[in-house]
Amino acid sequence: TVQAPWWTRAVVYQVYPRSFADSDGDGIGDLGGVIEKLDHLSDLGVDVLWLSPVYPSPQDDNGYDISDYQDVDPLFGSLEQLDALVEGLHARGMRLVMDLVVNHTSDEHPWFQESRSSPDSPKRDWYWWRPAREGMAAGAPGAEPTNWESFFSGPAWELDEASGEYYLHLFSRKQPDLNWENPEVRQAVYAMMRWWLDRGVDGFRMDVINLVSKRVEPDGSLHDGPPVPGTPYGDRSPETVCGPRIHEFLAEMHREVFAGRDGGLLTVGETPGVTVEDARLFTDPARAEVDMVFQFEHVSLDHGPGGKFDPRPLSLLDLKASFGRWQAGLADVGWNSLYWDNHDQPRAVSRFGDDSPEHRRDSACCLATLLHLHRGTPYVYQGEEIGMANYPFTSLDQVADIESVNWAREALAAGADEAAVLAAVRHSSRDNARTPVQWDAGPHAGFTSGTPWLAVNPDSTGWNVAAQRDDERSVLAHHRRLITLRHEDPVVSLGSFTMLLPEHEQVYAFRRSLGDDELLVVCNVGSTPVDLGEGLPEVAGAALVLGTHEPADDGTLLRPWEARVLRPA
Ligand code: ISL
Repeated sequence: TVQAPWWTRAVVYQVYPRSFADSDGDGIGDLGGVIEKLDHLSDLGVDVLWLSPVYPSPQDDNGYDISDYQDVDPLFGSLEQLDALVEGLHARGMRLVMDLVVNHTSDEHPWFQESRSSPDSPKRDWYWWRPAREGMAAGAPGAEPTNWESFFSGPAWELDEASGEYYLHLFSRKQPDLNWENPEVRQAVYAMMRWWLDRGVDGFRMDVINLVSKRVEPDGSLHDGPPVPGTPYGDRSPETVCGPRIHEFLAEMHREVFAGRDGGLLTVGETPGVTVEDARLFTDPARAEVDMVFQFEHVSLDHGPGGKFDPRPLSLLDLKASFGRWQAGLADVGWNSLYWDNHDQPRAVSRFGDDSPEHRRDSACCLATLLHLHRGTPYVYQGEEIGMANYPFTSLDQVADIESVNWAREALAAGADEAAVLAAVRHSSRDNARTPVQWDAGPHAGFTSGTPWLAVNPDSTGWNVAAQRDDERSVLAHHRRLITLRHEDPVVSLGSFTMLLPEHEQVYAFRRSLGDDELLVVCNVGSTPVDLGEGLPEVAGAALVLGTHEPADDGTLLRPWEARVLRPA
């Protein structure tokens, strides 16, 4: 039998460097800060650090707009510090995964500057340049080459006055999409990736990698998407998500970059809109594309018809049905990545848990237990390990994220009520995840000696790393135990998954089995007690392996947000 890959036992920790720790007092986190906090990561026990972008960038989208792939922005430090980070991680038995953002570059990247310089530029075809819609004047309303909306509001096309042509940007207008149809583009990307691996990094988290293949006709034409009601746009998804050449491109990347290197690497594709069927193809080891992908189904279940800024309550039944399908779909082929939080999502304890003082600790621990006991590789986002919560935004001036800012501007321009816009932003903004990490109860939570670029959450006096480090009941200590359990117990990493009580409205329960070994996980996903009664007879007499609460006398009564990992007798 083949040995399971190391990352089946691993836990990844994501650092969003701008908000992690600031070593030089400019109010923006940096590599010096990451290096200073490495012992926090090794105490937590994580195996891999995924570092969000630190490359030179105009910071239109906080570094996801890159102007040089092979350097470090002075805002964050230097290449030498990046080497020191790799060394510091390796010395502690951890690995570094870099963010790879190659669906687009910054408009200030030399490739784009050259491409834009003239329609005859040898790099013109490195990006998506198209004339105005047939019969329309460039710049006229609706003259964009297709009807696609950008992820960050407004059309996905920007007119370049000099040439009279438009370029495609699925994200901000400062993030032009690279044309992966052009083999020179792909080779330039692969060469850059090899350069980083040769430097000692251990893999890549690949930003929106399933958007790199667009549906394009042999004559170069792109298509309008079906109209989206209530908007002037069409749905770009069928034209851009998992396009016709996506698997060809990822297999080629694998051959050109990863083949023949040792097995110590990790690749994870960020793939909005993927189905279980797509994910099986991406992560089937026999196909040699990527190790795992981030899917978005469970973080879309609370989106209403108007999308993420139109939230609706999450149904636990929907959540269980979704995770259950992903667990089953990737049971024999492929691998899941598991996450609640990242730099694009509101904080899990506020969104899926209950961040009121009474239930915050317990619900954060319950959610962590649920996540870490599924089959797949868990990802912990900075601050999640201490139960950081959403920010109580009281004014739109407090948000910085381009997605929220643009959306709010358009909503207000369209006549939306200001209080409603603020409420939507408070609930859904990516800035909820981007407030500085709360290290201690001091000024600015110990994040910076200067003025933080985004305000620290006022709850930092009670919720911080220092307060939890030596408290065995803390969210932090609970994460440590969960990570240790995955390291030590093969049934956690490799056991099969069976959903139990799928129709229960408040209990999330499942079984993991490996050979003769078995674990039973039961979680009360609610702020009221619930009695399992006869629902799961195995619970009576089972031994508590790990739990959110002290063992109680009444075997079947789960306290609010109680989670138990049990080994049946
Ligand atoms: O943030 C989102 C939810 O509203 C997503 O639509 C997000 O834009 C999408 O998942 C892609 O995210 C990644 O690429 C973006 C960048 O802004 C995100 O931070 C990054 O994670 C463009 O590079």
